[in-house]
Amino acid sequence: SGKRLRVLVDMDGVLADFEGGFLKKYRARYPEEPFISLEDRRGFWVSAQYGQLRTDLCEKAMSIWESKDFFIDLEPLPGGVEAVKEMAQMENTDVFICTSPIKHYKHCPFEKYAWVEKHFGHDFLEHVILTRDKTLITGDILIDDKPDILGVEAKPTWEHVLFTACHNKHLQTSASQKRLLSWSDDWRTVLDSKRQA
Ligand code: BVP
Repeated sequence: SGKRLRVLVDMDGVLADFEGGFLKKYRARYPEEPFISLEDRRGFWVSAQYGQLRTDLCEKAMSIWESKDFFIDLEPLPGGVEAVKEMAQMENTDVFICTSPIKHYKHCPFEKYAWVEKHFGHDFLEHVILTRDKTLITGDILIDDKPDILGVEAKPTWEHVLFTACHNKHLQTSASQKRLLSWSDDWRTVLDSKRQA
């Protein structure tokens, strides 16, 4: 890696509005069923919280993101696409979008590539990593809204910067855990702190 900084950026909940897209399509498909407002979301897994609300709502929730056009229709989160494009232009900086596809593979992996092509352009497909285990990917920083990123590698090379989302904003995290509140927050300083390190 030398002096270059490698930044891994998560997609769902960081670049793409998974939670907002889910709630909109869930309410449209199941207008008579209870739902969880974004304000009341707790825990990373949408399916788990819906399952707690009522057992059958777990699979109803899953049916939303397993449907065609769910992932491609996700709106970009404010400032995310611009920030990643800017990072990619920075000197000594390599950026990858690092995202875990769902195991129902009919639409999701295809649409994740299509989403990147739509919002970043065809050439940026070189910067996409699909993996179910982010601990295997080497990097200096991983910007991700999932609080616990685990896998077979016990000591990942990256420092996890927690990106604030509706489900994690009330979480008490350790003092050493860095956070980005949004893409309006000072992500450039977070990158620079790792360059000097
Ligand atoms: O593809 C996304 C959606 C899916 O997990 C993946 C998370 O990827 P990263 O953001 O970690 O890269 N997903 C699945 C479920 C339930 C499955 Br059962 C969920 O509740 N939330 C969720 O994001």
